[in-house]
Amino acid sequence: MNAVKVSQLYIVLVLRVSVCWNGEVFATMTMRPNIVFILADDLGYRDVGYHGSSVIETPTLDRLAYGGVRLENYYTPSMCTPSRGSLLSGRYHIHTGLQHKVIEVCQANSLPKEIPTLADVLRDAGYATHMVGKWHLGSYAEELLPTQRGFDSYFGLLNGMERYFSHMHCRDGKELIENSIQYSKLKKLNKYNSTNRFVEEYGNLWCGIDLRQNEDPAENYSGQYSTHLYTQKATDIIRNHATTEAAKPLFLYLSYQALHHPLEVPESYSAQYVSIRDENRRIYAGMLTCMDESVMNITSALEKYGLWNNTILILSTDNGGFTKYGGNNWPLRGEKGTLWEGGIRGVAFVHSPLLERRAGTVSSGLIHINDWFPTLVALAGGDTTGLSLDGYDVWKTITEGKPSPRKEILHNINPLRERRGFLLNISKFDNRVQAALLVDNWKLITGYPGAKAAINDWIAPPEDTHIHSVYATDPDWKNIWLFDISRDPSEKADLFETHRDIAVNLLNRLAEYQSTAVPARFPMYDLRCNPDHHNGFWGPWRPLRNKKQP
Ligand SMILES: [Ca+2]
Repeated sequence: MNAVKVSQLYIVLVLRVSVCWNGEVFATMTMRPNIVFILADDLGYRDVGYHGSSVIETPTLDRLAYGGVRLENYYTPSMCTPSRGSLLSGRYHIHTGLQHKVIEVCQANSLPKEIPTLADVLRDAGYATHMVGKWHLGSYAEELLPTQRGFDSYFGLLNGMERYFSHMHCRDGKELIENSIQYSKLKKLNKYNSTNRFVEEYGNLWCGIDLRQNEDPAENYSGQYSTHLYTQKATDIIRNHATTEAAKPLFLYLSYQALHHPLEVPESYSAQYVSIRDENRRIYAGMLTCMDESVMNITSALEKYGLWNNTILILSTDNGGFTKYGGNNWPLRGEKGTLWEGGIRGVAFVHSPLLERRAGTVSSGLIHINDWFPTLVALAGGDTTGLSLDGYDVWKTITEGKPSPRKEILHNINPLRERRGFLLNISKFDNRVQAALLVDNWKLITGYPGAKAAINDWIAPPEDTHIHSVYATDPDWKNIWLFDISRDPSEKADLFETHRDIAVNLLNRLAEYQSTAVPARFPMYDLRCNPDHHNGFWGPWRPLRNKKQP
């Protein structure tokens, strides 16, 4: 963990106005950059034009990336909740309790309330803080909603996924019931040996709208495509900020629902991709082009309302593409939900008119999504004293090409994933446990690289008929791999047998990390979440501190 040094940065326009009164300095005003952070959901490594996508068109992302700094050694966790938790806490997910999967709609789980968010700290530093889009960091209690986690305003979906036009999310009631606290308790008392009575009471299909304006259910948005809707809301924030709150710098966190499944897009966007025969890929391509257009509209709004020249725009994915649902990570191995590079090596760039010295360059410095916390707080002149951060201030790496202060990344240690294979007994760390670590150029993976049924292969983009998928031949008991990522980013040559000493060092480092971990939380479902009991909306269903369980 590092302490952040707040340094004066050359790109920040600093305007100090000192007013003397009775010989004393009365006030100091500092003009700091606006920060617009756009998070795409499940954007595949291959899928932006500047990474070689041959058919999908992302002209805005390409223009901004080529005119900014492309981050080409950039990592995220492998799925939504851990990634968003790392971004907003500045911590690894072994330090937030979100090591295992995502937060499900009926789980009383969250990014712990006691951990300050990036928005909390930027607001304390004097920023106006607004969020639009997907939250997915816990919403079982009102105290966990974005407006109670540092954001001045919020509009978006609280959970992981829903329909793009209706904003509806449906779940199998039987599956929720059978994995619930309530059912488990009664089953132990032998009061229920089947789910039938529960299903009669709660219903087979649980459906609700997941859309909030601040803390209130947002009604009357059915039919509005979420990428367009969120872009409009973000544009409203930009306009309102410029007209009523311009004395403050702006932090806008725009977390698009796109490109997460279910795959939906207005036909006008997918129609341009009739050449793509794979239907999921065709719709995904349309969704991405729609998001690309929306990013253009955001930059246009920033220009129109006079904010652009003092804005830093960051675009990042939250994890790798999901090949089953249209995304692609070629030539990387694996996909979303795996610790292969396809799950964690992310698309990201920074663009800003303030970046004159490095615009149009590539940064190969090692950067993790939790680095944004100390980096942006330093830019904002904020204070991270006392915060237990895993991130580093990487601004000089991005803007000046300085070596990254980061030498390693803990990709994850997941004690709740079932163990795989045989124990080697070559270090203090159990190689059957799912984990991955990068130290310098060496990457170690142990246990299952993903879920049992995860894609461990090299999946070709469906539209590129000259590229062919390659399928892994590892035995199903194999539980340790070592790669030289700088030479072999596609993870084709396992060097474990020839470099055991390096693997042991990395295993020992994993043991050190594990000794600092908090317990992973993945609670049973709580049936009080049922939208039928909350006016047809998914959202808070109990107080934050609820010692008395049902
Ligand atoms: Ca995601």
